[in-house]
Amino acid sequence: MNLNSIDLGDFIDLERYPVHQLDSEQGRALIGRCQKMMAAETICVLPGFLRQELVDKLVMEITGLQKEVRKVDYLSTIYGWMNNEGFDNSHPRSQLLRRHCGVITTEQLDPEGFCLQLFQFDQLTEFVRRLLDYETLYRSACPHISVRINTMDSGEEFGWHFDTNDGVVSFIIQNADNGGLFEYVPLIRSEEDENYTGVKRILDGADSPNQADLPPGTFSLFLGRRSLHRVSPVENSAHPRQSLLFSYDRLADMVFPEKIQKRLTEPTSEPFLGALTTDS
Ligand SMILES: O=C(O)CCC(=O)C(=O)O
Ligand SMILES: [Fe+2]
Repeated sequence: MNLNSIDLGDFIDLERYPVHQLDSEQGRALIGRCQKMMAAETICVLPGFLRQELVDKLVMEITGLQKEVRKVDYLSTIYGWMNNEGFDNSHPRSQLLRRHCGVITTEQLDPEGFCLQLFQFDQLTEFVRRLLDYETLYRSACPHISVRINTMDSGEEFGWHFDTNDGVVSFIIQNADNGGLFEYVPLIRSEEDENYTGVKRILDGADSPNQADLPPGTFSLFLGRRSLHRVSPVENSAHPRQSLLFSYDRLADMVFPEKIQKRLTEPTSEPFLGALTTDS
């Protein structure tokens, strides 16, 4: 065992999830099990992935950054990467949903802290690459959004949307006492078929989404560019919901478009109409 895998074992429960030995029988079985989950549900949920001691340390690290948290509160398009001009009022492309939460971005984190150390493990990146079945996968190089923390207090919510990239890994660090549930609709859109009717049925409450059960320390990998999702409002909670989000990309050196970075680093109450929309 090399030094790196000893460190990795301090972070991840390697007996249960042998991400350091993906070519072993147990490693291959793990990948097979995860890929089945991805195929069926577009979400791979691995409870107990992070060691409890690490979860406790992450709660402390994130709670210790409470003063750094930037509150965002704005209305956002569901389709952040598109130009959403010219749709009528009832069309999903013209809907604006509320994003009201606290954000901590990469440059605010301690380089020696647990959040960034976890992101740096090549074995974790390789694990995610195999789950996505991509030929290459790189940690995003975005100075602001490659690693990001969402914190949500009572009354806050993160409305329905698609992500601008696939390959977001999230770890639930702390759940709210009530609400703050991750709700999602697997594979509701594709690049070939936007399925606006299906999206509208969810927005109107005509169809119900799935709800993920994510105890603290759970790893989840989610195809958020194809699967509509939200975090439901947090209600009456003694502490915030905390999630830690890692971004990856098939291409090296991926940084998010400036408009998307600014949304998190320079909060404004202006609605976000989409990265390609001319007037936002
Ligand atoms: O906080 C979460 O669990 C997910 C939030 C989310 O969907 C996002 O930031 O794009
Ligand atoms: Fe998302």
